[in-house]
Amino acid sequence: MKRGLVLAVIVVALVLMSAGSAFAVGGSANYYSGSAIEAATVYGPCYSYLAPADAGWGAGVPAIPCWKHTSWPLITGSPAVYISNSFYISGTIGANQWRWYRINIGNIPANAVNIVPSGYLKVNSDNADRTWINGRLAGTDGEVEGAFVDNHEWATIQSYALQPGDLKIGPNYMDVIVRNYAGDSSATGNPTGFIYDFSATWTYTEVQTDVKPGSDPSALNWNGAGKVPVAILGNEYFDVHTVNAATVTMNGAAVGVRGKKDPTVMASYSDTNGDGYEDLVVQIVDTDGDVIPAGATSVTIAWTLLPEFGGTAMSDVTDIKLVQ
Ligand SMILES: [Ca+2]
Ligand SMILES: [Ca+2]
Ligand SMILES: [Ca+2]
Ligand SMILES: [Ca+2]
Repeated sequence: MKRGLVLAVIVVALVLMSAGSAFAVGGSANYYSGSAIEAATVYGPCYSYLAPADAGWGAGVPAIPCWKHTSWPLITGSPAVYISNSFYISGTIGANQWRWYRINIGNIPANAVNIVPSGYLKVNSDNADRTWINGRLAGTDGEVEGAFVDNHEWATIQSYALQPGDLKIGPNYMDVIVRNYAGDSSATGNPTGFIYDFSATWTYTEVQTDVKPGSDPSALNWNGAGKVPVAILGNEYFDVHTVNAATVTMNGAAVGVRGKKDPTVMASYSDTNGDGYEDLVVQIVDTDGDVIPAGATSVTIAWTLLPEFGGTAMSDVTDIKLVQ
């Protein structure tokens, strides 16, 4: 496997029954401590246990390679090295110390559904660590809180497998709290360090959108204010009835409403591309006529899911063809 920062978007599988069907795509990433592009930010030290993202952590710094005790194990097959906020342990040496490592493993596109990850996050530290994968508690090694028994947790590398649901639209974070047990007060007598290797691949299905569904390419005679139909296309993994139709926008312009007393959103459901999956069609209103700039070749369609489906903010960029 190629090491270092790898974020490749690949077409994994594509079986089209008709134009406009969903694409199955994916990506991969390998991040490890001490690489030229360090994905980890470190916060602390602080002197009581804090959860990840607690305001008490203050500002973080990019993690850097640190002094390594000869007994600390490396991760087999990985070039990862031990990291910390400083080369030698900083702060009050000899006290219980906590650090928070946040590993930013990148974004999943805002039109992704059925995200299926596979891979692992391997971690070890001196002395104890607790690991979350995008907010899911993956596991703990040693006494991260309370009284401790120093039984050489620094010798054991934990491997946490990614599970369905671990990767999400938007930024994806791995969080690790590392505690250095109180003890010797010399820098090399009670050192701390953290090592990780994140290696994953994933697939997802893209939700497609279509301006002026049925006209291909989406030719628009856009000479000022008016309405334009926009379709959000359903697929095997995406039921358009989960969309809050009132939230759909095109380049920020909102869906029209009809009726004054009991206004209803101008939205309807039909299979606009004949793929067997129902699509949501809304009428976007452009009262100023400036929603699509002259020369534009694409627009951004955005929406949020209904609260009972997580309220997720999603969006898709789709091609258009302006005609005068
Ligand atoms: Ca222990
Ligand atoms: Ca360990
Ligand atoms: Ca230690
Ligand atoms: Ca359809």
